[in-house]
Amino acid sequence: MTDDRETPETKLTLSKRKWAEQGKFLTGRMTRPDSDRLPPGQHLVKNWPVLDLGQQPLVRTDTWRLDVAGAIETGLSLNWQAFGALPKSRKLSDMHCVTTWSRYDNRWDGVSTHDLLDAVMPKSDAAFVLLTSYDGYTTNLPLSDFASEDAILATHWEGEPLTREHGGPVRLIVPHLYLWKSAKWISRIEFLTSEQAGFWERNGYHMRGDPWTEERYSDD
Ligand SMILES: Nc1nc2c(c(=O)[nH]1)N[C@H]1C(S)=C(S)[C@@H](COP(=O)(O)O)O[C@H]1N2
Ligand SMILES: [Mo]
Repeated sequence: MTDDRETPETKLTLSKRKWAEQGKFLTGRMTRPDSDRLPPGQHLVKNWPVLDLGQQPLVRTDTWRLDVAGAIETGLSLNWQAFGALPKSRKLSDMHCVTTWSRYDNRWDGVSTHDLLDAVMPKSDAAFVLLTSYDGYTTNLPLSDFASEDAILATHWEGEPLTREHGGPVRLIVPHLYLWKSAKWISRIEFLTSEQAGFWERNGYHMRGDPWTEERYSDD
């Protein structure tokens, strides 16, 4: 190591400071009181329902790729091995589906969106993210939500590899938004300077999808 600017610590510190300055360190579990843990209109389930467009693609890790593109300094096309070389994180979070079920205390392992952001370095005018999946699904969300402390590109649930029906080998989990934002079988992450609607968002669902304010449907 001859050049300080090249060390991971320095790069990390720089981007963390940039995120902090932009107020992009949202935490999904902002010291919510226990009484406020279940969002309005939701009921608790113990099982984990499967919801999707009805096509569950078989995505093999030997052909899997995750492309990261758009308003970023470093575009990436990660194969399974390169994805596996990124830092690993573990998160514990609740999930809330707009169809009114919620499930508490899900343990996820994978790559935190923080670590992905550190690898690609979004440009200063990047403000939205569009996700694309192997089944053709798309969904959009603000970059500030994608960058939340709890958001993770999950490979494991409760210590086991994510099953095909739940979006394996890799899905996004953004626990503080309705679950339709958490793309299963993710294949592409695009950073955008202006908002672009995904599948459900074009079909009447909310552009953001905050369960605590019941952002279920768009107003128009
Ligand atoms: N690729 C993809 N991701 C998706 C969907 C989908 O149809 N395709 N459905 C969304 C919806 S509406 C929900 S509620 C959750 C359901 O995730 P689960 O089946 O693991 O419970 O996945 C979301 N992510
Ligand atoms: Mo959903």
